[in-house]
Amino acid sequence: MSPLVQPVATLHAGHVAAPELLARRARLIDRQAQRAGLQRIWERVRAGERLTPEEGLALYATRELPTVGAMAEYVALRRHGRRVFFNVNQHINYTNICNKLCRFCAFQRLPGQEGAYAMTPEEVGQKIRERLHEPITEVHMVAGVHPKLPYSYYLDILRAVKAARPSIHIKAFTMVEIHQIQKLARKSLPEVFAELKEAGLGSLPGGGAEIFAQRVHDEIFKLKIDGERWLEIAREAHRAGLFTNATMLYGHIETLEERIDHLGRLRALQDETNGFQAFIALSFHPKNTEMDYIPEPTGWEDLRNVAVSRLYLDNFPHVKSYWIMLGLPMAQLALTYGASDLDGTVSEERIYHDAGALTPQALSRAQLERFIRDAGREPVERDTIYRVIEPAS
Ligand code: V47
Repeated sequence: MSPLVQPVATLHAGHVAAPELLARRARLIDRQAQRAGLQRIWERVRAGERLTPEEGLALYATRELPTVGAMAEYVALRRHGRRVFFNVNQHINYTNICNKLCRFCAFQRLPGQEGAYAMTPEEVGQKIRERLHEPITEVHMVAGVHPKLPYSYYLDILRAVKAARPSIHIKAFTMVEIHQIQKLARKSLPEVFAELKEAGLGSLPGGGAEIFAQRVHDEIFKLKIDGERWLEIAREAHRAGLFTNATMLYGHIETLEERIDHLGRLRALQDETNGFQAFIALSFHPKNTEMDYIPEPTGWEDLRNVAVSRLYLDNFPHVKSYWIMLGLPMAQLALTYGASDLDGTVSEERIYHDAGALTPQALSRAQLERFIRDAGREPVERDTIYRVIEPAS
């Protein structure tokens, strides 16, 4: 089937790493892979062949993580050269009221519960206006599934953002919110996407995917849409011409097989639509959640998820190292484990900070650039759909 959406990777054509750099790296990895017993997988990665589930599992199982990282870095260099992307963005979590009771979430509040809030469209517009002096190109807007908001509310908050800052790209609503919005609208997904686009929606973030395995769904987020439905909505979003991202929440009760199954299902949908721009592996933050007895993933595990996803998702343009969630040192290190995007300047993030994240609420463009340069990479500011923003002279 031909791709429904123009692949983003083509936007970067001409920026691949110099062949000498790749050849040098490959020679180093040849020796490393041989010592690590990963030679067969490395040969296939180098030849650009697709990894099987068994090979994916072997990458999760091996103790030779630096070799896995070096192979993933090779893939990122082959795709993007030394360039690492970031954007100047703003987050708005328009409500924390949610009736889905996901056991891993510290952000949700029930209606009437202390700390529960829902912004009006005017308040959403005000959040945008407060930062008009900053060179923001994107608003990332996601929230809980509020049981009482009408369909018109979702259109109104998009319009309020656009009225306050017409040039901004709105990346909003996970597949979970879209499911709720469609229920309220009582219209087909294509109709709903057309109306959301008309009101200002530009693309969709990748949240709410968690782990696609039904077993995990039924145990820790059973009131929310399941994997099949998440994928169906993503497919329709891509068909409507909207790029999306994709995520995987790891480090709770999932098995390694379930992680590979999750990545495999994303890879299959990407083959069909080419609508995913970036993949983000989300490290479980247990603090203030019902699952706080689970220790949070270690740095080793975080780097492994970045690297394995880069190797397994051979058709995804980018793997993001989301600094808010990984912490700055680990996010920086992940740039040498296959990540090619650090996400954005952010500001006022709630979902991870409610669950114990100790990272700052925002970074300046200069700080992000310094982190990227220090890792030996070239910082490139992008817009949401990965068009390069040339620095102002
Ligand atoms: O959907 C919730 C996850 C997601 C916790 O698309 C948790 O560019 C860990 O999807 N510990 C929201 N994870 C964040 C998200 C995202 C972030 C950055 C960039 C993009 C993008 C998307 O966070 C939720 C859920 O999967 N989550 N609670 C927690 N305690």
